[in-house]
Amino acid sequence: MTLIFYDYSKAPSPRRARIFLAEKNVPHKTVEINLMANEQMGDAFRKINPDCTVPALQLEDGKILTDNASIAAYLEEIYPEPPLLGTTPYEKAVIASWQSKIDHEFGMAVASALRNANPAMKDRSLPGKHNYKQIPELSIRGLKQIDNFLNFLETHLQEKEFISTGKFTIADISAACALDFARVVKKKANENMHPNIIRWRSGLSQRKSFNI
Ligand SMILES: N[C@@H](CCC(=O)N[C@@H](CS)C(=O)NCC(=O)O)C(=O)O
Repeated sequence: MTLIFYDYSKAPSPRRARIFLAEKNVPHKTVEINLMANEQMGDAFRKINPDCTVPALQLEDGKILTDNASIAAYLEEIYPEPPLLGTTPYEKAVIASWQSKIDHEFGMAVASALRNANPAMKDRSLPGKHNYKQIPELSIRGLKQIDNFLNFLETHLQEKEFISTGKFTIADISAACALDFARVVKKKANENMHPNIIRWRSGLSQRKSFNI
């Protein structure tokens, strides 16, 4: 049995796992779950992930991983090359720290800015099986957090090709996916204020994994 990757090609979270799979050249089959058509809420997908979110990865033995963190940890063990989570204890710690920072201060800020303001996401202010009312102030806060994170990242990336450890890692994948998705709330890096972010992001565009 082959790996089955549950994806939605327009969403940022499964894109992170998709790039991770591509970087490691992992053979797999893809099943598209159309979030716009609410397929994640249907009975068939609930059997795959009762939390009703993508990504999910079904392993050869039928076990299922239901988030980016577990998918990355598993694939790194089974397909260690190229290493994307670090090789030394210190590298692994630094990359884990970046992942947490990017998730909490950037990825969640973009999601919060979008989900708490978009009329099409009424009562869907968080992903997953539960409905939560929108809180417009959280959208405003998310937009400010995005600005602050972009300013921080711009300074951090001076004279650096990659975010962490001097090599391409999962931190670059996570930050680039959040940055690209930020366009939905009209935020992007600009040449005057963020030349280092633009240079870093252009470098990533050369990778095949970013163009699938
Ligand atoms: N913790 C999850 C979060 C996944 C997540 O938020 N996925 C979104 C797509 S970007 C989703 O499935 N949304 C479904 C919904 O909004 O109902 C991970 O990073 O793996």
